[in-house]
Amino acid sequence: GARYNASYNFFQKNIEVGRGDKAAIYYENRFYTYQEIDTSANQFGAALKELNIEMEQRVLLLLHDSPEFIISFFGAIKVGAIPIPANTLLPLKDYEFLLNNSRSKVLVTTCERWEELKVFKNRLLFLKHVILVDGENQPLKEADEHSFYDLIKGKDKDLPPCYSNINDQAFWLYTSGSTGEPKGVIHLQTDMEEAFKNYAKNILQITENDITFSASKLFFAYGLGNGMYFPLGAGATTVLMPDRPTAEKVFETIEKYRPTIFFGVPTLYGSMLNYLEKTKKNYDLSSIRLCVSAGEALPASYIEQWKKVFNLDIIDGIGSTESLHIYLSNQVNQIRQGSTGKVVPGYEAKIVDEDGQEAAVNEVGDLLIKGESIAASYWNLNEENKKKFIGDWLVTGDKYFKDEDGFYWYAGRIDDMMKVNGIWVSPIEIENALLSHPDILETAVVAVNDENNLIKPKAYIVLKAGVEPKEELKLEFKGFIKKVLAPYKYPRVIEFVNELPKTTTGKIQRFKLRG
Ligand code: 3SK
Repeated sequence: GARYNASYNFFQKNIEVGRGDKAAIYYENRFYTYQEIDTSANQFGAALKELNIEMEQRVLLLLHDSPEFIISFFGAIKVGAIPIPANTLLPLKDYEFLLNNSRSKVLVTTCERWEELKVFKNRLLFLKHVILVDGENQPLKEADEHSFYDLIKGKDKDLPPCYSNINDQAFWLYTSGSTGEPKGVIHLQTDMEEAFKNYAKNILQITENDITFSASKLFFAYGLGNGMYFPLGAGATTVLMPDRPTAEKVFETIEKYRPTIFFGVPTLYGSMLNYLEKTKKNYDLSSIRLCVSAGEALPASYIEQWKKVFNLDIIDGIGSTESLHIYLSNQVNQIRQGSTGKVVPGYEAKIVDEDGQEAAVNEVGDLLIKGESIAASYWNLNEENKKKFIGDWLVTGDKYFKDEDGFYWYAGRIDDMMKVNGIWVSPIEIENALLSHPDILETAVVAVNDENNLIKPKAYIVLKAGVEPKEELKLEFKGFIKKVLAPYKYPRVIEFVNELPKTTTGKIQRFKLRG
C-alpha cells in the first residue's frame, strides 16, 4: 500500500499551510499551537522508540481530555505504535482486562490512576512502561515509571514518520460486547481522514474558522472525531474540558471559549434544559452555529425546546465505534424530527430482511453500511468478525426502516444491547454483576424508556428464599452495581418478581419483559 501516516494530516499539513502559530487546543485557560503539539508529539514518539517500543505495539491511554491525550495519540501513531484511548469511567478490574487483552506495552495515565492500578501490577502480563502525565517532580519509585514531560524533554522535535502505509493499523478503540467483554476495534491509518471527509466536511461543513467543543469525551469514537480529528483536520481549534460534563460546567465552558460547533448526547441536552428550568439562569450560546447529538435517538421535544431557548438546531445522527463516526444524519434545513436522517455522503446503506434481500420502503430490516472509515476487524475475535464484517459491509446490529423520502427510522436492536447516556451497555453484564449479590437468585435486565423517552436499564429480580422484597433493598442493589460496574450501568428501575419468563429450554425471554 501507499506510504501514509495519519499524523501528517492533522499536524504537519497545518504547519505547511502556515497554521503553526494558530491555536490547536484551548485547555484550562491557555492555548496550545499546532507547532507546539506537533513538536511534543514528535518528542513523545521519539521517547517511545527509546523505550524500545516498536510498530504495532499497543499504548493504552487512560487520560482525561487534555493536550497530553492528543500528543500521546499522534506521537504513538507517528512511530507506528497503536494508541488505545480507554474509557476513564470503568471500574479498576476492567483496566486489567484492557491492558492484558490488548497486550499493551505502555500505559499513559496520571499518578493518581496508576496508584490504584498498581495494586494488581503483577497481573498485568505485557506492561513494560508507565508514563505519568503529571509525573514531574514526583518521586517515581520504579524503573518502569516515567514522567511524561521529563521523558520527552530534549527528544527529536522533527521525528520523521515511521514506514507505515494505508493498510497499517493506526489505533484501537474498545466497545462493549453483548456478552460483557469489551472488543478491540482496529482502525487503520486512513480511517480518520475518511470520517473527516464524509461527516465533518459534508455535514458539519467544518472550516478552519470553527471552534469545536465536545462534551462527549475523546475516548469515545464520537468524541474522538468531535474534539480531535475533525477540528485538527480542518485546521480549526478544539476546546478540551477535563471535567465531568455537568450541565453547569458545559454552559460555563461554552461561555468562556465561545465554540461554534457543540457536540453532546441526548441525556446531556436533557439535563442542560432541565438545569435552565430549575435555576432560571441564562447563558450566552450565541457563538454556536450548530449543535450535534448522537449516541441514542434524540427526543423531538429536546430539539423543539433547544430551538425555543437558544434558537439553535440540533442535528441528530448515528454512528458506531466500528464505523468510527456518524453514517446516518439529519442535516441543517432538512431535519425530520424523530428520524436519524439520511445516509451521510461517502457511505452506503442497505436494509435487508432475514434472507439478506433488500427490504421494501417502510419495511423494517437489519441495517448494513459500507464506507472507507469502517474498522478492519475486531482484535482476536474470529467468530465475531465473520458476523460483523461481511465483505465491504458492516452489520450495524440496528433495525431500521427507510421511508419514501429516504429518511431512516430506528426500530430497535438485533441483540439485547442498549445505549445508556450514549454508551453501549450489555444487559448480561449487569445481570452477572447483580447475580454476584448474595440476596439475588435470578435476574433479567431490559431496556425501558424513561419519561423523556431515553433508554435506561431495568432489572427484574427474583430474590433468594427468605429475603424480603423491601424497598431499601432496591437502593442497596443500585449502589452495589455502581460499585462493581461503571456507575452509568446501574439499573434505574428495579422490580421484584416471583419468577422470570423462560423458554422450555430455560432461556430467559427478555422480549416479554421489555416495556
Ligand atoms: O453512538 C453513536 O451514535 C456514535 C456516533 C459517532 C461515533 C461513534 C458512535 C458510537
